[in-house]
Amino acid sequence: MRFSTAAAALLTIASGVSAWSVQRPLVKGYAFPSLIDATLDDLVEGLESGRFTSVDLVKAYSARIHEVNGILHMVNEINPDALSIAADADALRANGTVLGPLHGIPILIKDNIATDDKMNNTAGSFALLGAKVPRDSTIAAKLRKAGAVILGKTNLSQWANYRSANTTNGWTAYGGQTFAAYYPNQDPSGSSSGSGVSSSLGLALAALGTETSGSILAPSDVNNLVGIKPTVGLTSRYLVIPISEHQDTVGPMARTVKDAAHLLQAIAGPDPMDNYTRAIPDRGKIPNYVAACKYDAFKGARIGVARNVLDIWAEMIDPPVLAAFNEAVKEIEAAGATIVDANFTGFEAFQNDKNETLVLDADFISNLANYFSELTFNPYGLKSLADLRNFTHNFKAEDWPERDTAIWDNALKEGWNNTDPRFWKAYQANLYYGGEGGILGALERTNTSAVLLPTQLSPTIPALVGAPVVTVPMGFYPANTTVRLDDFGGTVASGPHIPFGISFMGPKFCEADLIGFAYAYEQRTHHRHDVQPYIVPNMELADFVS
Ligand SMILES: *[C@@H]1O[C@H](CO)[C@@H](O)[C@H](O)[C@H]1NC(C)=O
Ligand SMILES: *[C@@H]1O[C@H](CO)[C@@H](O)[C@H](O)[C@H]1NC(C)=O
Ligand SMILES: *[C@@H]1O[C@H](CO)[C@@H](O)[C@H](O)[C@H]1NC(C)=O
Ligand SMILES: *[C@@H]1O[C@H](CO)[C@@H](O)[C@H](O)[C@H]1NC(C)=O
Ligand SMILES: *[C@@H]1O[C@H](CO)[C@@H](O)[C@H](O)[C@H]1NC(C)=O
Ligand SMILES: *[C@@H]1O[C@H](CO)[C@@H](O)[C@H](O)[C@H]1NC(C)=O
Ligand SMILES: *[C@@H]1O[C@H](CO)[C@@H](O)[C@H](O)[C@H]1NC(C)=O
Ligand SMILES: *[C@@H]1O[C@H](CO)[C@@H](O)[C@H](O)[C@H]1NC(C)=O
Ligand SMILES: *[C@@H]1O[C@H](CO)[C@@H](O)[C@H](O)[C@H]1NC(C)=O
Ligand SMILES: *[C@@H]1O[C@H](CO)[C@@H](O)[C@H](O)[C@H]1NC(C)=O
Ligand SMILES: CC(=O)N[C@H]1CO[C@H](CO)[C@@H](O)[C@@H]1O
Repeated sequence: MRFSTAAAALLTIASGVSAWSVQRPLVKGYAFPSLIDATLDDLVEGLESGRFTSVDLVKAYSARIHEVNGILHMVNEINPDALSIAADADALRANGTVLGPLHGIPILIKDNIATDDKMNNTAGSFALLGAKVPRDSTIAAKLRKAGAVILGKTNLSQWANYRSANTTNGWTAYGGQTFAAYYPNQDPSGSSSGSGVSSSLGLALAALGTETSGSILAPSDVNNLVGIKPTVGLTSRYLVIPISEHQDTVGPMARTVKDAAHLLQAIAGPDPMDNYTRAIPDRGKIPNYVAACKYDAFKGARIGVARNVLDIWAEMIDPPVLAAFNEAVKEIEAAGATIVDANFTGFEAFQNDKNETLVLDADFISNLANYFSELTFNPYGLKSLADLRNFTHNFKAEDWPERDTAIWDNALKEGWNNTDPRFWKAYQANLYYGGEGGILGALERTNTSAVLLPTQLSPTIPALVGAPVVTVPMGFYPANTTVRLDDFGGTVASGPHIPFGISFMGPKFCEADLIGFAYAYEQRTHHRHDVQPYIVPNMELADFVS
């Protein structure tokens, strides 16, 4: 089944806020899970009981993607082999082989995580269209091993938002402008923009994103999702288009904490092709993240609030967000936690520090060249950032100079990479502002297991040291919110019904604890159901089961 942009008429244009109601079409007395709310447990139950197949799921999700892609541009490519992979998964299940909970479950991945199949891995640039990788990225290989069906590649902010000082979130030359679904022309945030929109609208069970500083957390925030930004080194970056080996990480963006935990379970683990994964404790053994989802996780826990960050960045936080955050802190206390201030003591000084840019620039020069060198086919023979910049300036669809290459211009002007002695000095500053002067110091001094912030403020400091963060929906902007456009006028950055979340920040490799807290908060509040997208696809499983 195919729907073009003309299918817009078929879409349900919802009225924004409404009571949460699940419409479950009944077929012969069976209620199919509604795909915008379906959990992994719902899908596994249906697959196990034979109510529907993995092939049905692929057909339904593909149809949903086609319904909205002409408006929201959240998916760059659908896997041409998805149906046959699903058929194989169904055949295996039929004769008793189930690879795990994700067996036969469609998942979307960001268009910077490589697959060795018919799909491209582009970071949204024509520079990489048609390029070939020697094998699957480790993340894609792990998804397949877990039985998941890689359904397609999601749009993003081009080069994971590491190119331009005057572009919009969610724009790429290859995929166009992604919009989010809670307000017309909504800024989808980024850089995992398409993953956020797709997961929120139920265009797959969930999606994977990548983060260097905020690229999972921020789009999860505005798309009403749970996002897990894992510790750098918990998930392999092999054959993921890089920004920075010191900050990049791959993680899930899902509608529930438990589903995000299932996905993290499948993708975490040591990889000889990414030596940062050697830092995983317990000889690389991965805890049971799903079992960590405990309703009573707050009982007896000490939880911090980074009070001074709220004060120093007060003008960045809107009254509805602050009010919801204060309410959340009370709810967490009522659930059994002791709440204390956990200030980031270096945060004031950090306001004037620019070392992070030096680290990212230097890493990008080295890591991008390394990615190019891994390709088995490189359509334009690009070897370096300088080559890519030249390509971008000469390829019309890359929209230069309308969207500049200021980030690359600066990196090349500095002119050194991460083998330079200057790199280590800059990196030491990061380690202080993220560590002793940031999240790690705050956790240690206050003997807390997690520190809270509104997600709008949470990504920056943990990013500096590769520490983990989990975001959960916390509320949405009220109907009387003034519409504000992004700096270039292309998208609605702030407006009515746009969701926001709360972040749980913790020590490295303590994802299980953060998942427990996130689950305990989610199960008490269910804020995802407070607000509905203005646009939702209509196709459901019942339209496809034979
Ligand atoms: C199960 O199905 C697979 C794929 O069709 C096949 O290769 C395998 O031999 C089957 N095993 C059994 C026990 O029937
Ligand atoms: C990948 O890009 C090539 C163009 O180089 C195109 O022919 C192909 O259809 C793309 N793959 C998918 C799955 O869209
Ligand atoms: C990985 O290797 C790089 C150099 O190849 C080195 O700088 C880095 O410390 C190593 N990391 C780990 C975690 O072993
Ligand atoms: C730290 O907090 C835990 C409770 O989370 C408590 O069991 C422990 O005794 C505390 N340690 C110190 C040194 O205060
Ligand atoms: C945290 O910082 C705020 C200022 O932003 C201050 O009022 C508060 O006393 C500090 N808390 C502690 C425990 O130092
Ligand atoms: C980097 O950090 C060092 C040490 O804190 C500081 O002296 C320097 O000014 C910082 N550089 C930039 C560009 O912010
Ligand atoms: C990194 O810098 C070193 C020293 O200047 C140089 O030899 C090397 O070619 C550079 N590597 C990249 C990928 O730019
Ligand atoms: C720059 O790009 C153009 C067009 O892609 C190409 O013809 C030229 O050789 C490139 N120049 C350099 C220095 O790589
Ligand atoms: C972006 O910056 C470039 C270079 O300064 C400029 O030519 C271009 O007009 C700018 N685009 C927008 C949309 O402001
Ligand atoms: C929106 O309404 C609330 C009361 O419901 C009020 O406190 C707030 O100031 C209003 N905001 C705007 C931007 O009008
Ligand atoms: C799968 C899909 O619909 N891909 C589209 C992504 O966006 C680009 C640019 O708008 C289209 O050309 C693709 O067809």
